[in-house]
Amino acid sequence: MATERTFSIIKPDATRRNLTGAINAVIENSGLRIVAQKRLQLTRAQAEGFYAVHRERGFFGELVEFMISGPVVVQVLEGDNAVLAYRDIMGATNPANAAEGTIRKLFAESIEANSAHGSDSLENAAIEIAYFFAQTEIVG
Ligand code: RTP
Ligand code: MG
Repeated sequence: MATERTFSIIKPDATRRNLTGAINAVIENSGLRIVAQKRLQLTRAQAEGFYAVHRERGFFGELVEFMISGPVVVQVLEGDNAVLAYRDIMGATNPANAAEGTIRKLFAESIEANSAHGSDSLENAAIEIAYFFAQTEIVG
């Protein structure tokens, strides 16, 4: 198995409910390692840039408002097949469809306020990591 890095965001619905540690416990219990982490208030421009691929979707405006509604925690996770592994432990986008034990099943409030973001490909992981972290901030 290949060691990979993926990018994660603990979203504002989760930081608001003081769930950063609980989500990190799910991440660490899965075997993934948190090799970089910082808490940020995203600017509107940062959120719009991050979600630029969704610009044409009906939920884009609401998504940006949600993502700037409170602090987020941005993270780099490292481990075997980290991109797919983290998508698995996050669960489906809509918590109603998420499997038992996943972050979204355990914690998400709705399809939008769904507690976590994870990169959907190795290529996007590299782009998203570089959007928020300098190489010197990532310590494996
Ligand atoms: P993410 O990018 O956050 O890891 O989530 P994802 O791949 O599972 O979902 P994606 O389709 O990329 O959507 C990005 C985020 O937009 C919000 N969303 N709202 N109101 C809606 O119908 C709707 N659909 C998606 C969610 O916060 C989703 O995670
Ligand atoms: Mg996505």
